[in-house]
Amino acid sequence: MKPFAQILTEQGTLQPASVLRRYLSQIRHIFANQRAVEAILKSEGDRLVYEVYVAEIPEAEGHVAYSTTIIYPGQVGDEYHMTKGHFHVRRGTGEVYFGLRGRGLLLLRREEGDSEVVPLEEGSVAYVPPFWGHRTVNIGQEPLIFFAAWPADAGHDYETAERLGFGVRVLHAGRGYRLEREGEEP
Ligand code: M6P
Ligand code: ZN
Repeated sequence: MKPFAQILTEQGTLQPASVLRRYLSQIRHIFANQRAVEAILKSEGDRLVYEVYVAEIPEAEGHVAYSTTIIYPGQVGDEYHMTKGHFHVRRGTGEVYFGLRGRGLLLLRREEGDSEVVPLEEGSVAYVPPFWGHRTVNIGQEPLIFFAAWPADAGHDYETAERLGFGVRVLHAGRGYRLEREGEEP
């Protein structure tokens, strides 16, 4: 593979890249309020929740994979739009996020049970240490756009993230947001 340069557009897209689009119908189970999911699917048809532009880097040791993610603003019930979230298959690998636009939160969670929430917004850098599962939430009114880089052979483990959750859910409240500990839904 030869060195190259890429374009990162104002809209947050990488060119060239492969695009992954996640629609509500595909990720419906990540949201707490299944009745709200049904209502949206019925009234809107479907909804693009987020898209990922992944640079075409070999998934091999030594390479650094990277992407940009655009999470569109919106809620499912009171819960803000968010990514599926994942652990790395190779647990001992970390990741770096750089906020390009918008306002978001990064939810982090270890298999041992502890969880953390850190801000991710324009100009901020967030570090995901090895062993921490991660999910991103858009708490703003405009798209949340961020750049991410990780060891290319880390792999995505969605199953563990789905089984354990992230410890908290991020809900709209008044003019801001509130964190609800998982398992405490009214
Ligand atoms: C970031 C990176 C990617 C990830 C994407 C969407 O761009 O962490 O590896 O795929 O966010 O997150 P998820 O895969 O959890 O849907
Ligand atoms: Zn990751």
